[in-house]
Amino acid sequence: DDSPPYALLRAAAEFLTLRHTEERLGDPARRIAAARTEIAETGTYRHTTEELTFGARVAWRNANRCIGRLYWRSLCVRDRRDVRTAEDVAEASADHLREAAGEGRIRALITVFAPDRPGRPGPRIWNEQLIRYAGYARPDGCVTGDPRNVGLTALARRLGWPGGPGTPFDVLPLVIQGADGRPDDPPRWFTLPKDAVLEVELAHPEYTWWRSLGLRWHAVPALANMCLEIGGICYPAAPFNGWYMGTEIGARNLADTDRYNLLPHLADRLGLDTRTDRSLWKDRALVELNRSVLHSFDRAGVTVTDHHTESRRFLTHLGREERKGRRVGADWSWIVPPISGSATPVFHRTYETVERHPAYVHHPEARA
Ligand code: HEM
Ligand code: NRG
Repeated sequence: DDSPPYALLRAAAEFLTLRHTEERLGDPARRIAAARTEIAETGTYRHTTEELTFGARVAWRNANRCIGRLYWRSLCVRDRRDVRTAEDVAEASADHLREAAGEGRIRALITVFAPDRPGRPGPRIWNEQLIRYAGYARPDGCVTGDPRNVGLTALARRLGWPGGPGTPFDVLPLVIQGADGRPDDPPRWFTLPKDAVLEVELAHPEYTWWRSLGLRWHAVPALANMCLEIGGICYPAAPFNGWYMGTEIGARNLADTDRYNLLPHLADRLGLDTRTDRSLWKDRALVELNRSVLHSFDRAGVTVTDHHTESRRFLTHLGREERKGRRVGADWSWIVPPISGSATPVFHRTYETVERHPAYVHHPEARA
């Protein structure tokens, strides 16, 4: 029989066995029996804080798209399963950002809110990340801000958010559906306090005019809409963060044609020949933009890694895991950095693609 309680019990037993094996806790039979009783009586079971911590860390270790996994054991886990209302999730999320940013010395951190339970879904954060910039679609079809967030910006407006000042870098409110109401209750919006949002203004190591471009990015990438799945239990609100690799900002967010699309403008300012692809103006503008990101984060004392360092660390991670007798899955197309791929060692090999649990998973996008 594959009906839910059995599937849940099987997933629970598998996870508890993994933890007892890796943490050398001896025979898991008693813990599994307790979970079985709890599942039979309530349809679900409760993780201890220690199980939650282990599960969140191993879920990071299992993130096939993540190049930053060398430090998976150092993830700090905040157990906030007591928090269910939209207000309290918003407040705890702001606390998360303050604690993670640590005046620039960024810490890898996850805050875990209440799980889904039978007939009682947990809270959900609708923002892709805790910090995202608004994208305002103008009548002429152009976008002020980040085109990626046009949908969430429009949704926040429909929910009553008055909109920001209209700069290209207006921080969006959090859009949160609490676990207090009915599942079809609309989510509500909450402005992030200013002191929860650390940002870096972009300058350039050589071009003094660069600063006047008014470019900036936030210091903490905190994914907020992935579900943490541990032993058959789903935690739909579990925002987590590490720190940025410079290319995420310099080679994607500010450069992609469907994001800030800055390369043509930067190339003009750099005096490059944009009439022909063969001047490699895009490539040269990309390099300067990425130098600007790393330089500015360093100058501001904000943790950031570069793609050469992180590629080397990832191979260290693979070696270390192999010596532990664990196999590491990885997705080449996500691991290889978006610039200078072949100049990094992660390019020159293949990876196993097998997916393991616990895991961070994308569930169907929340929509109003
Ligand atoms: C993806 C780096 C910490 C889980 C990524 C990506 C990079 C990266 C470059 C690819 C992003 C993209 O192309 O859009 C790092 C660095 C970290 C870090 C430098 C520093 C500590 C973490 C932590 C977690 C995590 C703490 C979870 C606890 C993930 C997941 C993805 C990912 C689940 C895939 C996201 C998706 O599917 O959209 N990471 N990461 N990472 N990382 Fe990490
Ligand atoms: N590319 C996205 C962030 C994805 C996750 N990257 C991290 N995660 N570094 C962006 O905002 O550019 N992390 O947890 O540190």
